[in-house]
Amino acid sequence: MPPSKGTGDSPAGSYDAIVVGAGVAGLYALRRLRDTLGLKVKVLEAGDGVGGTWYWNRYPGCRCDVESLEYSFSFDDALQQEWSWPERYGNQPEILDYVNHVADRFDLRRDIQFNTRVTAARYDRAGGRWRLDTAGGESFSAPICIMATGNLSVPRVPEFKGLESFQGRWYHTGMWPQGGVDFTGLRVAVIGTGSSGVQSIPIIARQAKQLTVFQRTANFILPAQNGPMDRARETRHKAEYTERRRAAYDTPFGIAGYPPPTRSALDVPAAERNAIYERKWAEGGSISFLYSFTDLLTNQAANDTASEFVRDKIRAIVKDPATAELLCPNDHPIGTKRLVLDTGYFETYNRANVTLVNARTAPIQEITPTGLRTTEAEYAFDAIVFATGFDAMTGALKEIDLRGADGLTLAEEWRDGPHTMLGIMCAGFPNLFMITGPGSPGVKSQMILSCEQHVDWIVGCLRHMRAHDIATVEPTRAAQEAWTRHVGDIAQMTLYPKANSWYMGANIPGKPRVFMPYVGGVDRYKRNCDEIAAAGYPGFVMTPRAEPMPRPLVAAAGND
Ligand code: N01
Repeated sequence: MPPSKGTGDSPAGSYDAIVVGAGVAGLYALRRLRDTLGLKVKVLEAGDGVGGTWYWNRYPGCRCDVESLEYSFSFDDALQQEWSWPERYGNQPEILDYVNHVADRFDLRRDIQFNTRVTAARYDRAGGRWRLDTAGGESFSAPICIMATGNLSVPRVPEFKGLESFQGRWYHTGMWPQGGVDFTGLRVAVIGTGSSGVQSIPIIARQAKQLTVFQRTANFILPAQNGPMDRARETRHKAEYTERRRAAYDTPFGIAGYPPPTRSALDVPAAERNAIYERKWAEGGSISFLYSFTDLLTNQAANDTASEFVRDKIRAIVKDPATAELLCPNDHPIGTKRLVLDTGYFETYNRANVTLVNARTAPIQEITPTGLRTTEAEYAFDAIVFATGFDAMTGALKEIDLRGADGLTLAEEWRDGPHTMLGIMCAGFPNLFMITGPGSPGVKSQMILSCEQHVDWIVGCLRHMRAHDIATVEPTRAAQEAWTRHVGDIAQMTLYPKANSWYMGANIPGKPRVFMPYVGGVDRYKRNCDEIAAAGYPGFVMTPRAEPMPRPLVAAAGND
């Protein structure tokens, strides 16, 4: 059924809460705000389906790098017991099926308006409401606004001269056509070797007549060791689900089951150390590998041992020594850019139809009608794939004309980098909540767990407001600045800032170089959030309601 059209502040466009985005965060926010708090909620979604990241990223090979038994909602035990994943890591179509199933199972779709891109959100202090405008000319308003807009949702095609003149077809991995692309018999370029490039390259190579990969930075890549789900393991895992989900909150990355390391890499003899890395390599996965020793992310010398182990693996797999050397990462410590998990990536360079080009020493200068030109050579292509990443973490929020109580835009407030309280709220933006915003551990964690934790914290905060007849909440500037400093200080205690990563905004020309995620760990972060809630929200200003609460806010439908 088509959704009813919002009309300004008329009742049709007026809600208790508006959620922007129908990815995993937005769906869970809808579930909790509507079914637990009894609010009248509208979700606005730019795409024509649910899923967010998993809706847009349909490129060949797209797969999650967190195991499927972990990468799923925990809020409903029947759901997690009944759903069965075919493989160790879910691929994009399977995850999208799962998210659609969740939307249907919990009857979420009826409160989502698809094909609706939010272009502006403004806070009206007098009326105490957020007013959201859409690209289609509609308006919606609500006292509470939840930005579930994602961290990697604004795809970025570098501003290469001449792109509009290209006579072939071009694609970005994050905006992949719904019907897929057949590269059979084509000369294809892939630009970029992050997770998206590394996952798609082996598959495109099997189709294309000729594949040329343009690599600017060699990445650390570990084997996923994907395969069919081990059903005995699944049964054991499901029997322990409740316990495991709880335990995940006591871990740095939000994933339980990996024994924490106890020794420095430098306290272990080289042969034993390499045997440990070998075991982790065979086991597959990134957390397990980073958990080999206590100090891989904090001590350069310790990190060097793991980095060199991976470089030796690359040299052993890739037959052409010059290509192997080019694939060896040497400008950042392992783990400081997002570790990539692969299936047959390095082996792909042993194929006769695949060539690797160094786009660091010979940068791409322009796209031509027939292909592209680097500073050293000209190439002819039928198709170009941009696996060039996203305006991460702040892009989606800054793209919206988001204005707070004093009319300042979020983009202005964040001109030198994001300032947030817990990555959830910003001073001057009352009742505006972000899910896994900058300053939270979101992107450095099992993302669904972080989405659930943020939404649960927001629900707790709204309950507190209801109980105390509070109209608005926002952080104090002092608390926000203290948190933002803390996020930066923690990052400086690690090796993370040594990499030119999207965590640092380094992939976007002109973007402030600030380390954005909180890397103190999900465990510390959640404890901090819980303590703030238990203490009555110190660091937040709560403004009492002038008049009694409107009916929908006082009517609690659920009690979980
Ligand atoms: O993007 P990226 P992504 N000329 O930013 C290169 C998540 N994810 O889409 O490193 C030439 O990592 C750029 O080079 P450099 C995951 O968190 C998860 O791959 O900037 N090259 C880089 O190689 C991931 O980290 C999954 O020097 C240019 C690449 O493009 C995040 O999304 C799957 C260039 C961009 O890599 C982003 O991954 C997919 C230029 N002008 C994504 N500009 C899984 O769960 C950029 N590049 C497995």
